[in-house]
Amino acid sequence: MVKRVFSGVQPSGSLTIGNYLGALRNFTKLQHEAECLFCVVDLHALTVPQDPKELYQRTLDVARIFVACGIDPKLATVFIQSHVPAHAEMSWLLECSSYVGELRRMTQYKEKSSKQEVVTAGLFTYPVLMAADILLYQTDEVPVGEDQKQHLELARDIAIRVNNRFDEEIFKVPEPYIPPKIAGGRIMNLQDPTEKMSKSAENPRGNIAILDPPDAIQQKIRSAVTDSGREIYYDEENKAAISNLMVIYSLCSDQSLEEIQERYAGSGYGQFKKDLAEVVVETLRPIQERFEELSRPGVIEAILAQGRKKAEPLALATLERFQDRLGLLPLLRS
Ligand code: AQP
Repeated sequence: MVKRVFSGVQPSGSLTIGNYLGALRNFTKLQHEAECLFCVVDLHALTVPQDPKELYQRTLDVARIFVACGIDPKLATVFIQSHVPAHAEMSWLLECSSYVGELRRMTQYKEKSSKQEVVTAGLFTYPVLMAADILLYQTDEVPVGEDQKQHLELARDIAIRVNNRFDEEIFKVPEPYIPPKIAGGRIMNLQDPTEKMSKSAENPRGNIAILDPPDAIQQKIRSAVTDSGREIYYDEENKAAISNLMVIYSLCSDQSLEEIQERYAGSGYGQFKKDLAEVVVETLRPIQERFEELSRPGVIEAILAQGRKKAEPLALATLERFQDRLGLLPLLRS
């Protein structure tokens, strides 16, 4: 049996190299060994205020970035969450099997709600929608960055709870696939290495966006904060800033942290940053070129229509089974 993989990305900002190294790069590897569904989770983005025109454009752009990064629509299913209404419907059903206490414990909710003037109910229940996304597809494995670990544990808890209640496997219990920090699981902000790089961050100077032009990348890396001392070596605790830059360098150049350390022994931060900028520009260049090609009218729309057609029957099969077990009357589809 080929395993099934599901993951989603919110169109809540311009995707960063953190999203690429922590998630998208792994998507492209997994598509060769598993049945993959990759989703632009636009409903999640609505949990905080969005400008409708920007959301529309970003949703298309995230789908283009998926494909530009190497997701092949012939191998993997690429689609938009709101195009499969079963996600919202399943979310409601699962909310009725989730507890306020467990949602209150979500650290991302605490962080994000503290930054909002008003906190929507959607931001609070967002992890249940994420559980619905995953469980609808009887997912075996979910490739995500480290920040999503707690949400995945919740999805597992909900699946186990429902299965136990009905004494039957209604939902496959998904496994996380989280790369360790040195493999990109948690890329940090260039201006504050104690904070995760986030696409919706207020100050874009701490982010490298996948679509940033070369001069912006060079500028951001030049002004990235560094640690005291001039030595370049990996030490997450005492040299958090340089360690983060080394991880980006290592993943973009396929060189180990040891090789990088040896190469820059005694040379100081200047040359290291200059070379890092070059390595990042060259990693993103082919992605940016493919993104341009995918921006021709109709190209991504056709991929998304095909993706929806493949995803929807899978989602409906799970939804209808769960509705039936809950005692809801079947919908007679004509
Ligand atoms: N800094 C990061 N390092 C490694 N992986 C990361 N991911 C996000 N940031 C990093 C992973 O990217 C995927 C997309 O995540 P999402 O769209 O669901 O939102 P998120 O996890 O909340 O990511 P952001 O970039 O921080 O978005 P905003 O700013 O909107 O909250 C996930 O697999 C995530 O783990």
